[in-house]
Amino acid sequence: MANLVDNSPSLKFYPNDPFKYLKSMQKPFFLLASFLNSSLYNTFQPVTILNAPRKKTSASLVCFMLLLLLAGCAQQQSKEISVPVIFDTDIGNDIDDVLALQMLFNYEKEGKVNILGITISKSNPRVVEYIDGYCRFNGRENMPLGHAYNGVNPEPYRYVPTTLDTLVNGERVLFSQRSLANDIPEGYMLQRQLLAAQPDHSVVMIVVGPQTNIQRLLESEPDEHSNLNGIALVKRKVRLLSVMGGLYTKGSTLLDWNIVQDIKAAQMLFEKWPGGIVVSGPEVGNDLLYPHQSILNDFTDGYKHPLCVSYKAYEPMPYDRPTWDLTSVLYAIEPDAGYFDLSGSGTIAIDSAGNGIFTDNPNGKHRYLKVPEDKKERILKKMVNQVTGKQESTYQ
Ligand SMILES: [Ca+2]
Repeated sequence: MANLVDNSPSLKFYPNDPFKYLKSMQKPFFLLASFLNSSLYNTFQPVTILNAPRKKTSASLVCFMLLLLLAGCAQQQSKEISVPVIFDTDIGNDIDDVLALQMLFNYEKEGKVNILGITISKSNPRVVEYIDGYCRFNGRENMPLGHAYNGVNPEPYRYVPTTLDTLVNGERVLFSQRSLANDIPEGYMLQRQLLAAQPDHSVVMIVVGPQTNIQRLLESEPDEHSNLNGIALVKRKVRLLSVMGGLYTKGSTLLDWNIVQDIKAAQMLFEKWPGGIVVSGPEVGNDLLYPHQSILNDFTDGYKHPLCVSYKAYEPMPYDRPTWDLTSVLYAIEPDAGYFDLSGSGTIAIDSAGNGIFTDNPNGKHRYLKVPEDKKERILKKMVNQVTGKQESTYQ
């Protein structure tokens, strides 16, 4: 969280108006600035009697400089809490990706996150249209998008085409304006471009689908964006990788869907990624079900909200869905908030069948999330509130 970013959302609204800009900063800074302004003016007031115009101007100048200084401090603080994120998703395969993306948008609206771009690991062209429309719905008209060409899961599946084709009172619920015909780059190429433009060791990457784009990133060569190869670029720019995938329950014979879709990509991820990885296995989300009551009651105009339309199209209602991808987002953005317990350090390897094998290693860079019984309620409440953008969901 201590790393800086250059494009805080709060800065974009008030580029030429320092007063509005200052008001948008933290309230204590604004109150302190007001106090200093008042005190300095009073201090200079006796002199003003003798030479009113000139001294008043001097006091104002000092105040203005202090305001700029305070604004700079506030800007610094704002930058410190805005996490630059690249979200890699297979939206279209399961509905939890949409819930996770809505969490990120709500974090961004709070100023805690700056979504640099979204890369797509589901290789179906309509998913690009869906995500473009979903970003526009959340006020991000020009979100950088990347696509895994010739990747896995090319079938459209259920809710993406249904939501794109849904009309309410004659109007679409998603207003897509981009498709693969609009020069959408390869996912890994967009990741390279976005990473290269960020400060060192600042970016949080969240991967909640098959790791196709990540494999291609790690294999990438220097290009016009960076003279570093993929591994070196990741090592320099990425602070944390949060992955939904693998299964770390002792004795389980099940396989994780995200891993087995592209086993070679998963193997390369855990073998070659040069930094820290925190993994959420499916057992984490399995224990935390998103309540259908939230979908039915928490959203204004839910009948045409694209999240609700998609959720209802994915399975017959009512149903509660595991929060797999949401857990990876929550940990990535708030790793120090104590929502989850973490395993010790170790090394994860993926075998040829897709099993995730965790080996304890004090020098290892991999850890996985654990959810003790007494933390479940707090985690689920937080995730629901973050999806809905409300302090208290109606289901609670
Ligand atoms: Ca997913």
